[in-house]
This record gives sequence, structure tokens and C-alpha cells, in this order.
Amino acid sequence: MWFLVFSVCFLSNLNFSLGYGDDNLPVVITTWGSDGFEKATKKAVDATLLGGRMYGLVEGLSTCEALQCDTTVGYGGSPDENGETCLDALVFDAEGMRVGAVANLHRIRDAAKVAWGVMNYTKHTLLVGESATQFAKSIGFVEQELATNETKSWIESWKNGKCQPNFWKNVSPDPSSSCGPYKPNPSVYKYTSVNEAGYLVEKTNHDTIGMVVLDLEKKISAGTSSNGARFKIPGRVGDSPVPGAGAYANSFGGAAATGDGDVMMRFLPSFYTVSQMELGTKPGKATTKAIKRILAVYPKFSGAVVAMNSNGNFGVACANINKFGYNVAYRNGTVFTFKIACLSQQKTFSENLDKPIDFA
Ligand code: SD4
Repeated sequence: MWFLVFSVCFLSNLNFSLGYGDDNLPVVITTWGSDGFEKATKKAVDATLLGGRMYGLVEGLSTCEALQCDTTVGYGGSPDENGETCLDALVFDAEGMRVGAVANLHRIRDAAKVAWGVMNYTKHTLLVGESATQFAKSIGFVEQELATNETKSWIESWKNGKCQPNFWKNVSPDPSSSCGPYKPNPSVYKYTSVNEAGYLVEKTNHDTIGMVVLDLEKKISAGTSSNGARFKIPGRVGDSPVPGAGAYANSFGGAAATGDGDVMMRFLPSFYTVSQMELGTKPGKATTKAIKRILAVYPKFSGAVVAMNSNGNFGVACANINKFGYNVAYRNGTVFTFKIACLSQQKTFSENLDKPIDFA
């Protein structure tokens, strides 16, 4: 039976229904198909059984942070230009639309738990930067260095490689071949109509666990944890901690995103996906529509959205990633990892697809 489940999903990669009764709840879906992400997915199911959907979500996200999933969640990964790792996280409970988030969090490892702290101990939604660190300390989190020796070596080789890649444009010296400091070019307005996706998302630089949890009562939580984009300009915040961009949930469904967050936060793909599901669109179609809206403006955009509705049907769509992995776990503890082909207008990716995507 599970083989059947796997095959159906792999071939269609658009929508999938559990085909199981409520005995399989809770169900959790997460982004990215490697080991740490799988462990986080399983942990989320187990913890949801113990303590409910928010506990499950936070334990799942925290598992990835502690394991430094692919070095791209949690401490040590994705240093900014100064070599510092800063964290973004969001937790979202559809019940009561309760949200907590932290962005550009310095020197605290437990971003998801601090985000939950924002939800539980304040009337705010999002705290940022050094002030978020002060908040975290005030509720008992320990301040510590997030950079590792590996982080330091990445920054050294980045500097030795003329600071490539980086996120500057319309500045001098030419950011595509030189390090800063940079100065703005005159006549900058002449250049600003060019739409460029910031970076290509792949295994070595993707950064986010996005998660949707459906609990025993078919209530939904969703969230993210990320160390952002590697070599970002200090102060940069991605889509992950932004409600509606990184994740979103309501009584109809939940969605979470990963990819080029500088572009994604302009489209609120998680909100859009959930809104589509609310209108009756199946999760796979809803995610595909969300991704296509971005591709229509940024054809080179790399990213993905995972979604689940309150019936436990799930769907995933992605763009310009060479086979996107995601995980689904059920109450019995089994984690299924799927790899799907992505929408793409770049031939190099279409050549590697398992099956042509239906763009209709
Ligand atoms: C960000 N969306 O900070 C995150 C990074 C990511 O796959 O998910 N990359 O832009």
C-alpha cells in the first residue's frame, strides 16, 4: 500500500490524498528530502502526539536547528558578509491565527523556540535583530557564538574569491567582480527595471525547513526555520519569518515555502496557496499557481511551496530546482521522502525531469 502511495505521488507530483482514515493523524509535511529534514518530520509527528500541533511544530523545527540540517538551518550556516550567522523563524497556529516570529536573530541557537516565545509571552508578532536577542535572553535563552570553524573558512574563501556571489547591484566597484565597500552608481533609476532572481537554490545553499502539521483534531500549524541566504548583506531578512510568505495557515489548510526569499516575500506564496485552498483548489494546483505567479515575473526564480489542507491532502510545486525533495510523515512514524520535478523555463532543468510537468 505504501509503495502505491509513493508511486502515485512520484508520478503525478501534484496532489495526493492520504486515502487513510483519521487513524493516521497527525500528518506532517516538510521541505527538503535529506536526513536531518526527515528526522525533523518524524520528531514533529511524535511530539504532536505528545503535546499538540504547536509543540510538534516547534520540536520539529528545533530538531533541524540542532542538527544544522544540511548546514543551512540553525547555527553555523549561511554567514552574512561579516561572517555572522543570524536566524529567522516563524510559528503559526491556525487556531486563533496566533503567530510568533523572529528575524535576524543574533547569537541565540533556538530560533523556533524564541518565535514561540514571541507568540506565548507577548502581544507582538515579529521581533528583529539585537532586540530580539535581548528578548530571547529575558525569557531564558542563552547567548552564544553561532559561527563555527566551517563558517569562518567559508567567509575566508568567499573573500579570497572576490566576494562572489553577493547581493549588491548598481554600485561601484562592480560587485560581480569585486569586493566592497561599494558606493551607489549615479543614475540608478535607469537600471531598476531589470528583474533578477537573487540566487539559484540548490543543496549547498538552500536554507529553510518549512513545515505544516495537521493534528488529531484536524487543526493546523505551520512554520519555518532558516539561516537565510549565504553571504547576505548584514541586516537582510528573508521570507521565512514573514507571515504569508514563509508560512501561513488557517482552518482550511497550511503552506510553507523555501527558496529565494527576497523574491518570494514579494508574492506571499504561502498566503496565496492557502487562500486558493480556501476557495476549493486542491493543494497541488494551489502550490503550482503560487509558483507560476512568481515565474511569470522572475523566470529564473528558484523555490518551492509545500501545502496540506485540513483533510490531509497535500501538494507541492517547485521552480528551477533539480528535483525538489519533501517529506510526509504519519502517526505510525514512517517518513516518506519524495522527489519531484520542478517547473522550469531553463532547459538544463527540463533535461533532468522524471516526467514533463503539466503547465495547464
Ligand atoms: C531565505 N527562503 O532566507 C530562505 C532561504 C531558503 O531555499 O529557503 N532557501 O530566503
